[in-house]
Amino acid sequence: MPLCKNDGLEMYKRMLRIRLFEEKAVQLFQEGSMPGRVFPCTGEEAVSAGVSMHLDDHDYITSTHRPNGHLIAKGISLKEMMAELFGKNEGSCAGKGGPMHIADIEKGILGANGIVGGGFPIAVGAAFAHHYKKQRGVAVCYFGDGATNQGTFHEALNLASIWSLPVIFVCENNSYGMSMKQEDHQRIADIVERAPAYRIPAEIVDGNDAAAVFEQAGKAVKKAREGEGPCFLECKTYRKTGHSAEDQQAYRPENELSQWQSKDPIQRLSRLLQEEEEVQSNELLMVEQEIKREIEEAVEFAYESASPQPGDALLHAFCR
Ligand SMILES: Cc1ncc(C[n+]2csc(CCOP(=O)(O)OP(=O)(O)O)c2C)c(N)n1
Repeated sequence: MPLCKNDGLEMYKRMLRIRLFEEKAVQLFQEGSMPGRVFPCTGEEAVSAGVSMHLDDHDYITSTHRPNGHLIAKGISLKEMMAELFGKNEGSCAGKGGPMHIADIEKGILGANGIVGGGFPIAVGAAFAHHYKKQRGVAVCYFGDGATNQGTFHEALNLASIWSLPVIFVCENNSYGMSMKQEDHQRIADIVERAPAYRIPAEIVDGNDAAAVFEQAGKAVKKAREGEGPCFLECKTYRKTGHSAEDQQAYRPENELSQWQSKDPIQRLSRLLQEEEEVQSNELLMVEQEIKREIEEAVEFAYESASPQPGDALLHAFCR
């Protein structure tokens, strides 16, 4: 499914929303206003934006410790998300999930996960539910290159394969697991090599090219919806910031970041929209201003929301 102007603009909005939301969250964290931690996905936004364009609220996603992009692209309210990062009552999990276990079940967001590889069994279970109930929904499982060394990865691919489940495994290969380069933690250059062992169709995608992700994800979601079983996408991308907001990144080789600078996914999509879809630069500027406003409102909402009281610890143990 090639990209049209409206889809391109919608993806641009989602990517910019992710980028600017995270920049604000990092700023609030670094100045000491926001508790918890922030794991930015700066530079990786095209992956979640391109995939989520094919999903609706009935489709599930599972996320990771780096969840902001996945959740914002899937449509979580920025206000509830910001309030959750602040641990406030009005947060999407009443402040009990925080940055690493934030969820929004009504939006099909089954949660971020502090356990690397923790999302695999949840995504397979969710896909099984759709399959068992004969629904057309799919489950998308996002994970990093580091997570593909976990046992849960192999168990999930195996079950999804033998039961032909509607799950799309989306590997965001951002070249690092914390401070460790991918080439230092596994012998393979392409993680897709692992999929044929489970007879799962797999593609390598340029994860910094939103149009390419959109196209490949569209095919994968369509196949899964039509009962053709799981798919695997390895989206090659690059994390432009530290592993977390406090990471000094001493491990990053000189020049590596600058080499990726020209491949920035948001700048790339902006160029494509202007050069091929006749989008005017002031239209993109207006989008940016609108998103900045949304984010300021989200911060205000978070500050104004009340903090949970000690007795609230006994609420929401099983449901919100
Ligand atoms: C089971 C488990 N082992 C180790 C960790 C510590 N840890 C947190 S993030 C991370 C790296 C994960 O790398 P990757 O899956 O590539 O995701 P990325 O951070 O690159 O998005 C590790 C090892 C953890 N949270 N859970």
